[in-house]
Amino acid sequence: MTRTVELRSDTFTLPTESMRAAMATAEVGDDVWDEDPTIHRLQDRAAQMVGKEASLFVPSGTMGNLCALLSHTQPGAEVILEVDSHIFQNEVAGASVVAGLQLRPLETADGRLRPDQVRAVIRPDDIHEPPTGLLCLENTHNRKGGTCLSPAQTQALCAVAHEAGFPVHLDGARIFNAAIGLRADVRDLTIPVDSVMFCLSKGLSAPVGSILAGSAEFIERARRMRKMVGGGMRQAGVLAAAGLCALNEMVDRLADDHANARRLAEGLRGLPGIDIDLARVETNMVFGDCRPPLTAGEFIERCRSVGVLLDQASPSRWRMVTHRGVTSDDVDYAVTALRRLYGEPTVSPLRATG
Ligand code: TLP
Repeated sequence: MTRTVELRSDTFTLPTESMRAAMATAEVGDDVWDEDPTIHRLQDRAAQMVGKEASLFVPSGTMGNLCALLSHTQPGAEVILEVDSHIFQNEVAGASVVAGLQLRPLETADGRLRPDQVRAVIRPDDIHEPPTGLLCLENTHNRKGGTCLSPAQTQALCAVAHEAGFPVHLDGARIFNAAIGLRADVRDLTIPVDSVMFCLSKGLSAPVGSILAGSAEFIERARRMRKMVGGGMRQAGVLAAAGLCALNEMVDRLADDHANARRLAEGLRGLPGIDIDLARVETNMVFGDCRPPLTAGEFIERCRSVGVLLDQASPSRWRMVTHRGVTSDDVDYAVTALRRLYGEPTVSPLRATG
């Protein structure tokens, strides 16, 4: 039987045994009344890990980002962000529809905004123009390859925003991948920003949930916004219990996912019709471009026929994401299967003898 190698996203990770056990025995209360002890423990631990005063447990990364936008800005403000950021590309225009914001996307080659680029688009105090209200960063940057923004780059960008008098929100869905990829302390990536959202349900393997962290006053506002958008949960301590396991047990192992992504990228290098930029493989993602006439859709279908599942990023581009559910043996299987599919010579002795 063909095996399945799930490379579509790290959102496919399943909860661990330890998470399921913690969920079964979690102490719970009504969290809209702020009376769920397990949620309190998760929020305290999460805030401490990213060096913030307070944090809020939210059902998804998208809702965490939306609550941050709503809490930092007023309708009519302009938000500066990268053109391929998740907030601009993948959050169903919630920033515009729900928060009434205008988005100002900036192009970059690798997801890393530059301070001069941001400075150049800050609005003057002019009655005709929307006021610049917020800068959003993304680390790791998903659509640009899982690339990392360093502590120095983060600080420099925050300095530009703060000098001009507006705050910075970090979409840090995979902030622990960034810290590990950079061999940095995660707090050096989060302390300079005013708020950070990170996900428990991606590489960290919790079934549900994200964290929004910031000052106590900011989190008080965000709590109200979360209620407004329907994210007030009741006995969600059962979910927070899994989130605590994610924070306490699952961070360090992300390094294995990074090693597997590199192994995958190196193994697939030179596949006919495919370009992979190895230099961009900084964390747990591998993106590839298909050269015409090959399309990403065709490539993905052929991969699926041998049990290797990947995600489409554009008509010519695909993405593979490594995570706890993908072993180094799975990576070797995927590489061998894809090389065979594309008629590459293989070193396998089985193949050599027919
Ligand atoms: N990303 C998902 C898809 O939505 C693309 C994935 O499979 O990678 N910020 C970033 C940088 C993200 O990558 C994601 C999810 C989110 C926010 C939103 O998180 P959720 O899915 O929990 O709303």
